[in-house]
Amino acid sequence: MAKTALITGATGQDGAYLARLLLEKGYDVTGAIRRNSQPEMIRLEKLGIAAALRTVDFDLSEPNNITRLIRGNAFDEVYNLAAQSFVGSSWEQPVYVADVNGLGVVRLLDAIRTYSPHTRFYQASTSEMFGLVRAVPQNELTPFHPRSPYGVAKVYGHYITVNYRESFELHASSGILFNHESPLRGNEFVTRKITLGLARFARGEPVPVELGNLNARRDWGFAGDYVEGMWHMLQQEAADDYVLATGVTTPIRDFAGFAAAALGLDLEWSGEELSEQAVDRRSGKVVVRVNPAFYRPAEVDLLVGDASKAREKLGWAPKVDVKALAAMMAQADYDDWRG
Ligand code: NDP
Ligand code: GDR
Repeated sequence: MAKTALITGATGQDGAYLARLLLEKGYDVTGAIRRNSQPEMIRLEKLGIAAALRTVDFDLSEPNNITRLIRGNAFDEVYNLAAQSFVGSSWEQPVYVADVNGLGVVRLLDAIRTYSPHTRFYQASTSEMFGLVRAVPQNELTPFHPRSPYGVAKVYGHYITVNYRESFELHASSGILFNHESPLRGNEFVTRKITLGLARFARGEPVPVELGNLNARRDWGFAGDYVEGMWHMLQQEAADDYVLATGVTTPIRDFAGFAAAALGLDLEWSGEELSEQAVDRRSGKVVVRVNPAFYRPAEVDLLVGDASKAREKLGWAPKVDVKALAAMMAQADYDDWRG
């Protein structure tokens, strides 16, 4: 019999890649999808798998909905990827973000504990929990100091997963994943904002991309690699927590440079902090400029992960480096450009 898996957040970036991976492995996959005024299956359609998974109505804020779903299906594996995932807007909706990203996790875990304790559970934790730098690189033992309502809510989600594992012997694992991107990344995240803007520029619409803090550094990998790590975590005999990261950190400015180079643009940076901008040496036009509106109330300045535990215990390693990732995303946006 095929294994059964539930993916919450199946319409998101990671949900789409994970659904494809599990389908390739022969799973019977259910995508838990919240109702929108228009069905949002774009990413699943792009990967050619929209018709291959069963979908169910789902919202992490609704306990009865979750209980019925878990009680009625007894899934082998549940991957909780659903969240309000954009850090920047979490200061505007802190209570909702706490409810979905924090309490949503315990709603799922409690339904599993009560109705389906054999189910293996994956929680989408995040490097945003580290926040203020306490150690470089960050691993599973680095203390947390989140810097946004998003990060604070995710710390709750992380610890309640650990607590349900320890209290009720659930097979519940938490993946502390550093930033991972792809051509399916949401348009508002900095990498995709850059590649969409540069593709538009390279296509002959020279509107500068406006960004916030260019000095922040992130450890960026490819989402397709990271969903493999999620799956490996649930195949282990014992549940545990793992960092997934590349171990390489890059400033926003350099990511823009890599994406620009892939599109034949040659950036020259000038100015300091709020007046900084990049001009394309060939056309002489401004490609990127800073707009203070995109700065955050509190920033995570430096993330770089140590994934040696995942490498040793899961045999996991990322395959795509940051330059190849920037080029992949820029090329995809250039090819998809509709003008
Ligand atoms: P996306 O924003 O692309 O996807 C988030 C998904 O959650 C969407 O399917 C969204 O549905 C769904 N969702 C949002 N709110 C609710 C709700 N109230 N009830 C049910 N579903 C909801 O995120 P990613 O795919 O990038 O990330 C997946 C998970 O991993 C998230 O939990 C994120 O916080 C976490 N994470 C991501 C990292 C990254 O770099 N990508 C790194 C570390 C952790 P809809 O389409 O309707 O909006
Ligand atoms: P992040 O991703 O907050 O790390 O969360 P994002 O791409 O939004 O920001 C990364 C860094 O870039 C700086 N930045 C800008 N960010 C955006 N979005 N727009 C801009 O114009 C801009 N200019 C500079 C930010 O200040 C920040 O330092 C992502 C999400 O996927 C989370 O869900 C996940 O948990 C973490 O990654 C790991």
